[in-house]
Amino acid sequence: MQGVLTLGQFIIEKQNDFPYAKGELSRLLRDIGIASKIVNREVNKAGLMDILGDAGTINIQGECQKKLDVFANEQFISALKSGGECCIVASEENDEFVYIDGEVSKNAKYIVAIDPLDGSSNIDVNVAVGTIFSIYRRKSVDGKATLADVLQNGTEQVAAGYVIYGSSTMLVYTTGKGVNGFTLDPSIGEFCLSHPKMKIPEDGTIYSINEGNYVHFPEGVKKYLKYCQVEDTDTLRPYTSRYIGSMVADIHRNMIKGGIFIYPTTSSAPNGKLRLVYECNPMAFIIEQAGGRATDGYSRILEKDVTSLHQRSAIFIGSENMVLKVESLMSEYS
Ligand code: AHM
Ligand code: MG
Repeated sequence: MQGVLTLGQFIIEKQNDFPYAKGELSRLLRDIGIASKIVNREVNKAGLMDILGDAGTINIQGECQKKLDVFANEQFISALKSGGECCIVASEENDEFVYIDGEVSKNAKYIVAIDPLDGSSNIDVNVAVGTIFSIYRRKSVDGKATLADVLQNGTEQVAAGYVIYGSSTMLVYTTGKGVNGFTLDPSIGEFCLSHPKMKIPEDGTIYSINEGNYVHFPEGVKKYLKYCQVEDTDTLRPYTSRYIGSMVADIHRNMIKGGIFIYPTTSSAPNGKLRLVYECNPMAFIIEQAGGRATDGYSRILEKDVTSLHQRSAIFIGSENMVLKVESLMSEYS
């Protein structure tokens, strides 16, 4: 029987994949892995809030309970701070990016963009949530890193990953050499390699979109939804509709089974809802590395100019042929 390969062991084994790395990126990934285990522990206890105390109330130990997304944000920032490899964290939870001050971090080479707890409205109902992260090398060579170091195009990412806190907890990441998935074994507290070299099927039969917004969708998306719903045995239609409302969980399922996730522009959100820097770019990097496709309906997500920290984008992401199909309808009708 083959032995278990933990995330820590795997990261060290792969360290030589980076020409410039001296172990810093490996340490950074390890720190993110550790913080996600702490977040996992708290997410698992979320259902006990009613008896332990809600957010904003004082718990039995006399501590003030925090909202889980705030807690997750603090955990990731604190892990990155103590690791010393990261000089800036850009988070969905903070309007401005956060400098990691301190002797060790001031010359640190990496920038981390993070959505600490994506889909957090699902916590109250015991449905999967996730963490999304993206890692860049800082461009400036001396002095304090600046906003320009953060606003890099998605193609510049050196690593990206997500954690899904689901029926089991998984960490999936890429450093640009394929995608690997690790499942948390709670009995030993380690992420263990369970999904090596992940590949998304080229075709799929699942579409994920918030169809309640149908009237606000661009014409190309409406046409694609009708296409998904038409009966055609050759192409296995009608397709199946699945929408969890946690981007990480929806995309993770589609990555394994084959499918498409769409959050388009709508008449009420003309730039889309999801954020480019810490939601769309990392997920696009991962899906492309798994052999899939990610665009805004017209052009590649990873090549979009990044002009602000909380910039929004439409996203069409998943199995290559499904994304190509909706793109052809977008260019014809929208
Ligand atoms: P959040 O970062 O505030 O949690 O919002 C992001 C989430 C995604 O996980 C999910 O795909 C989407 O918002 C769901 O939005 P909607 O409720 O509009 O369908
Ligand atoms: Mg989010």
